[in-house]
Amino acid sequence: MFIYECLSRRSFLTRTIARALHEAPHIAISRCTISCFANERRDTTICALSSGHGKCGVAVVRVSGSRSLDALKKMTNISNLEPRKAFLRKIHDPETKEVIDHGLCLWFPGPHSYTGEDSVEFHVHGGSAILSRLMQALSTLQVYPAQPGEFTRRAFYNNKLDLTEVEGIADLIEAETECQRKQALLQADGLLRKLYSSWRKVLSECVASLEAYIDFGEDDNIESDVVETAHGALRKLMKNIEEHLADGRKGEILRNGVRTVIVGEPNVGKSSLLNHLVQRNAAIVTPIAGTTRDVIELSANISGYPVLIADTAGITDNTEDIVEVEGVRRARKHVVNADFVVVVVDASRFAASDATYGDYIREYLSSLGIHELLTKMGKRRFIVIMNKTDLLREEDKERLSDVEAVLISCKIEDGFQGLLRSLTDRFRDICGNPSTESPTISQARHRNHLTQCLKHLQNYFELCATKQYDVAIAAEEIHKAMRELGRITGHVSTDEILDIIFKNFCIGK
Ligand SMILES: Nc1nc2c(ncn2[C@@H]2O[C@H](COP(=O)(O)OP(=O)(O)O)[C@@H](O)[C@H]2O)c(=O)[nH]1
Ligand SMILES: [Mg+2]
Repeated sequence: MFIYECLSRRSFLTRTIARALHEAPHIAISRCTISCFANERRDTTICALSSGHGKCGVAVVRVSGSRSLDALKKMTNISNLEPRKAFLRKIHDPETKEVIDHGLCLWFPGPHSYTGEDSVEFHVHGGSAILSRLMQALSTLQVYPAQPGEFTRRAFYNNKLDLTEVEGIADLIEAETECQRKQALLQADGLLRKLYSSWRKVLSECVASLEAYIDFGEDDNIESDVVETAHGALRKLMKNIEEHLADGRKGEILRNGVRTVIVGEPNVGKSSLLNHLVQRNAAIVTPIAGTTRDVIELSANISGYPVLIADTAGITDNTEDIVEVEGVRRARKHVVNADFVVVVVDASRFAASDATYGDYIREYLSSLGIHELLTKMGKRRFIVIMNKTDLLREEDKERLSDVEAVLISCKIEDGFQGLLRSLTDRFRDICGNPSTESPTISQARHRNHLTQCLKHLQNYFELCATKQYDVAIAAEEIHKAMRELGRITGHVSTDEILDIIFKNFCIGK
């Protein structure tokens, strides 16, 4: 009630107070505030092995914080240091002066460093005794081991990166295929930051116009079309967000891998196909129906696309074996959750039937209990593979020549190039091309906030359409929409979001 009264009085100050009351401080905390109280380690100078673990030619130890330069000087006796230049030096213990190793030393004065703080790198030989001795020496200079992701967390606090860029860096390190690498690199380079920041800017401009209209409209001749202009911009933005949300989850699928499931009747060659796709004998292949009982999941890189392939038990209703029945149930469940389905058919069984291809496949999918589901998923989300073409007679081959299915023989390894082409084509459709297409949402977190943002904008227009329309109250919804965008980039953030994001970082990054 109090808030309503404040808003009704239409003064900028009262609206601001009302807004502050309205927002629970534990929900929305600015980045600056977080950096003041949540990052109590900020004054600590940290160090970590930033290259991979294990014996190697060269290991990189990174140091960040106010004591970095002092540590470098005391351990190398460098005097005429130049920023961002490599110096080959003996690196010694600052107390005993014993030489630990010789290697390259670099100094990155803040703010022009990854973390935004003074930073140093030691490139030494990658042996465990050298590294533990180096860390021990650093600890005598009050330089302490970093926590996972602490370098990047500092970069975030120092405004070197926003949260989408932080996530991009984490994905870049995790990327296992070429397409994942491309998407992660674009995100780490600020593609999503620019997009979401530009949307936030549209909202803040609209809200500024509306507030100016509320505060001064009547007295100072602010043109009345200011509201209409703002509404036009908001509607355009809503359309952009809607289109962005309707991206077929391309970015998320590319980031997490295309969940692909191989299904079919028993003994058609599903496990043989899986083994070919992952290039090893992962699944047991025998002539005995019901050999595969549980779901076997493996990851593969198919033409740069990350694919999580699940081989399943052959689907049949002619079994009373409780293990096989459970296998069939799991197979169907996997199809429901799949991004892409590979249906395997025995070509020789089709050749022995009189049915047309269309009728045979419809009947086959119905007997597997997945016809309706695949129809709903759409043609591009499944593929039919006819295996065992080696068993076909010449006349059968002619009959099969114009069917839509991909023809292969796992036994004589025939048709795999065509299969690879078809799969690549489908995966490109499902994952998109991060280098050429407009940016896609890469995390469920972004989707949640964007959906909420859109909801607030819809609420705004609904409020505008009511009889008791009060532009000041309605404009609160635009503020809420802005906060949702701010949560994606980290302009408005919570400790929980930060902890979740940084939890998965490795030490040294
Ligand atoms: N002739 C022939 N036999 C195959 C082919 N692919 C698989 N098989 C055989 O069919 C049987 C069942 O194979 P499997 O991969 O276990 O089928 P699943 O039950 O669908 O997983 C095994 O004896 C395989 O050797 C093929 O292309 N041609
Ligand atoms: Mg099998």
